[in-house]
Parts: sequence; structure tokens; C-alpha cells
Amino acid sequence: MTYFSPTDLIINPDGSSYHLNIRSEQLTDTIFMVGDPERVEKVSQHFDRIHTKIHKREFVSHFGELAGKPIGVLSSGIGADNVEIVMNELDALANIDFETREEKTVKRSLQLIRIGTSGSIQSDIPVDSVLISNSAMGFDNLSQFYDFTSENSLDQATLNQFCQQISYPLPIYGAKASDKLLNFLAQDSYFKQAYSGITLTAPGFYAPQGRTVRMPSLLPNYLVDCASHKIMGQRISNIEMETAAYYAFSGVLGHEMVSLNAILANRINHQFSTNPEKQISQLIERAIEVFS
Ligand code: R1P
Ligand code: URA
Repeated sequence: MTYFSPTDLIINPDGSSYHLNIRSEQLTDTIFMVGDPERVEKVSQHFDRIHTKIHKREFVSHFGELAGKPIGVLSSGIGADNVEIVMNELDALANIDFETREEKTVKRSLQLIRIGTSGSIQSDIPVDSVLISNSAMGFDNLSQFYDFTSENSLDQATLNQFCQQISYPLPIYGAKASDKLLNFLAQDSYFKQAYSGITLTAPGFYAPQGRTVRMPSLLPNYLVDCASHKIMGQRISNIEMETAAYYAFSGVLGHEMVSLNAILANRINHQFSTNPEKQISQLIERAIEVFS
């Protein structure tokens, strides 16, 4: 049995994981994942009961009950580098015995639902719509450190070819959402009508999403190229900053994950939502309804 040393798997004196500050017995099987720490309360206000509130850095979590089932919500902050911490620690809490520091023999699979915001890169996917990421492509550098190959990963040769077409100089990775969660959402009348698409997970908000403020981008055609080239016969629908990392880690570690996006921006039509808070609140309410 592999032993995880105190420097590889750092456990706080109270038995909680280093960054998330969560103890194994507090972890629920279903967790809503949000970026903004202030969004945690906007989700947990819909729980029937909240019994645990934890806060460390950008990692805020609330655990409680919804319709008789244990439920949680956790904020990651922004970016795939934060997802790397969140997924390693959530999986450790689920699948490593923190007393013996050994992997558990029977593995636990978590059900993770991202409720996030995103920008559309297709003119016909409007601001204020909802989009479910059926797959995601990661333009961050995590695949330089992890082998993300799993049943859920996208074909690497196809991804490499896409990079060549858009003149992107670095390797990318890609993974699919959980089929189980996609099928579950397809039964719901609201989510059945949502857009579905391939999400581009960018390593930044400005140039990596085609935005120029004062710093010019080294890849000025990047956004239009991403929007106009197809991959696996599908267009790329939207850009955000976490989904590919969530899907890649979930695929390898055996967790079920789906990413729901409130489309706040349309990067092609140069529009931004006039009421982003309303859009995210509506998405939260729908997600709570369907998962309760
Ligand atoms: C950028 O403003 C942030 O918004 C999106 C991006 O992925 C990035 O984290 O998601 P959240 O609204 O969930 O944070
Ligand atoms: N979040 C992003 O990452 N990009 C957008 O355009 C909007 C929200």
C-alpha cells in the first residue's frame, strides 16, 4: 500500500487537508463547485440546513443537507492552477485514510457540478444563455506535469492538429464531461434546452481570451481562429478558466463532473450581460432544483 508522506500530503493539526481545511468526515458525495468565494453562500442559502462553514484563502466551503441528502459547495478561486489544488485535496479526502496516510481499498467517486460564468465565442450563443460543457480543452500548462490520459480524454492527435490550425505554440489537453451527469441533465426540461458545447479553458482572462486592454497579444488572431476552426466536427462554444482541468482530473481520478456556464459575455458580438448576478442566481436555482 502506498504511503503518502507528511510533505507530499500535508494534513493540518486538526486532521484537515492543507488548503481546503476540510476533514474527511465532512466531505459530501455531491459538491457544487464555484469560482467566486462569495457565490458559496448564494448556493448554500438554498440548502435545507448548513452545519459546516469553512474558510481558508479563496477556498470557502459549506456543507449541509438538501432534500434529505448530504450536500456541499466549495469555491476554487480563479484558474486551472487552483483546480489542481482543489482536485488533489478533494480526492485525497475521499480516497486516502488520513490516519494511516494510505490509499483506501474501496474508492469513493464524487459528483461535482461546476456553476460558473463564461464568455461565448459564437455569435449565435447569446449573452444570458446557459451552456453545458460536453468537453473542454485546456490551454494551461498542467498537462506538462500530469498524464491526463483516461477514458474521458480527447484524442491527442486531434488536439495537436487543432493547435497547428490556430498556430498555438504549446501542447493542450482535453477531456469530456461525465456521461452519467450529461444524461441526467438531458432528462430535465430546463437543461435539455441549454446550449451544449466544447469549452476552451484559458490560462488567463485577457489575451488568453482574446482581450486587449493596454498589453497587446502575441496571438492577435487567436479568438477568431478558435471560433472558426472545428474540432471533432464541433465548434468551440465558449471560454472560461477551469473546466478542462476539472474534467481531466475527474477522468483520471474516477469522479463524475459537469460544468454549467452562465454565458455573461459574447466575445464576437462585443456584448456583456447587463445583469450578471441575475443570470448566475437563476443558474444556481436550476442546478439546486435538478440535483435535489
Ligand atoms: C473570470 O472572471 C472567472 O469567471 C469564470 C472563469 O472561469 C474565471 O474563473 O468562472 P467563475 O465565475 O466560476 O469564477
Ligand atoms: N468568465 C470568463 O472567463 N470569461 C468571460 O468572458 C466571462 C466570464
